[in-house]
Amino acid sequence: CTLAGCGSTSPEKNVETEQAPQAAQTQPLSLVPYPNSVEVIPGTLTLHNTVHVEAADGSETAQPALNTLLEQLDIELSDTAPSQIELIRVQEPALGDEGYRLIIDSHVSISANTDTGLFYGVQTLRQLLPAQASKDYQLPLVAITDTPAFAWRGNMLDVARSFYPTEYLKSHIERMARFKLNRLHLHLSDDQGWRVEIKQYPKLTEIGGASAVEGGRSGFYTQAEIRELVAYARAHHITLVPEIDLPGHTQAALASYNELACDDVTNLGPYSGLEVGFSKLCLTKPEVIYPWVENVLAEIIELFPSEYIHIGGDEIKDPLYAEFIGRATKIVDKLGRTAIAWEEGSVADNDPDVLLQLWNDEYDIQPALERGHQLILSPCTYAYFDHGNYAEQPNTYDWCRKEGVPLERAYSLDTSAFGAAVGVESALWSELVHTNAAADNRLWPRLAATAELGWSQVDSRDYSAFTKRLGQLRGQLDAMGIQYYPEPDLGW
Ligand code: TNX
Repeated sequence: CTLAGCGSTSPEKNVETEQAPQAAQTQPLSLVPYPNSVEVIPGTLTLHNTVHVEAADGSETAQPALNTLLEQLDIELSDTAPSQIELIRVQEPALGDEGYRLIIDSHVSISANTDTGLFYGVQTLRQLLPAQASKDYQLPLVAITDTPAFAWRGNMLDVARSFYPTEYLKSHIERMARFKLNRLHLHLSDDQGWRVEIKQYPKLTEIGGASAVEGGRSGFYTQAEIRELVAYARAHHITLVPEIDLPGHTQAALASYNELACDDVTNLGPYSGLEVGFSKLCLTKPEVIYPWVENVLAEIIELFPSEYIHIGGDEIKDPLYAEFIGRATKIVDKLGRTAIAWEEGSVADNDPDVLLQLWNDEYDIQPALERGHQLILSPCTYAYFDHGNYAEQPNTYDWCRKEGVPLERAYSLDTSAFGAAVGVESALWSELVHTNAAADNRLWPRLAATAELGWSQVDSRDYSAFTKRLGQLRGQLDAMGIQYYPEPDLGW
């Protein structure tokens, strides 16, 4: 079945298929990401304004998500109302950890092995319903069975160059979840700022937290705020993946603790420019830098339950670079987690379970693949959303692709072309993105393309079908308050 039309897949049990098969709708449902298997049967189910929900044990987050959905649409919950929606826990290996089945016939039933699966079934139901409350609701009759193509469906937000307040991160998490994205990578440190409280090194935020790129916002997250964000993300089935960028991109840390730099006399204060690649921890002072790295990462690991911890590793040249990366990934391992490094880190002697994040489409990653590494795909000509929605969009970079990264380009990443990938992640660097509105404009609607690349099967991609479906979801983005770029390909 292709995204253009999935009207004639094999019938699912539980669905009444009395209608002639040729009557099946070919119009794709307005769903992004598009599910694996969709059967649409002519007819509708009317959802009443008062419903009863039956939820299985273990619907810890799916049921609250469903309740929020109903609240948004002014649908009341009542124990005495007809039982129109049910969440069911099943044991069906084919649905995996994140998959679900959504059947709409005489009522709505969502079944899954896990709370995550139920939660995603609720997200699909959300997209099938209108954005705004109305008198009553007509749902299409469908049988959807859906599992993701990739485990890693991510977005990176650079909160270091310019800070993003926790309220923004919370909305970002909600919006990502709506599109079944499940990894939010926070780039927490860079030359222009240090954004996470580290109890053992308070100057990192006192000094490093007070700077930002010129025109950008400074600030930092306290440990209490991080804990709250982690819980909020978890309720939306999103893992927050922290990055402490090492050993380069560290001016904010060097300005806070001068002894980490080789030149600790003239090694300078806070930085607010746009250069990259000029700062580094002093790799010839191992007795100073490694205890610091370990202590910082130990606090990060305390805060973030993510199995993977990103240690950066981009854009510096130093004879001791490979040794540093090898030691840093082993520190993460010793602390009980697994490291991620940007692709350059592949020159080090890393355990093969270290994930590499590919950003340069042309980087020779083959040797690392041969050693068994897996990739997070963020090739900049497709996935760098600090590049324009169109060529020469103001306040965007174009160093990686002079035509920018229009939606069609973002959607056209061939996720099967790079070898072993755990998934995809688009990146929003923030040197030139200083407000929530600007971030929304760079992220949306392109992040919906990331979502479909991550969730839908590789052979089912179809840009024209995608634009039709996403075009119809504009109201949902509006209802979430997203200040998206009005992409002409979507008819917006
Ligand atoms: C490259 S590619 C960077 C960032 C910049 C970005 C701007 C990579 C891992 N690092 O430091 O913010 O370009 O587009």
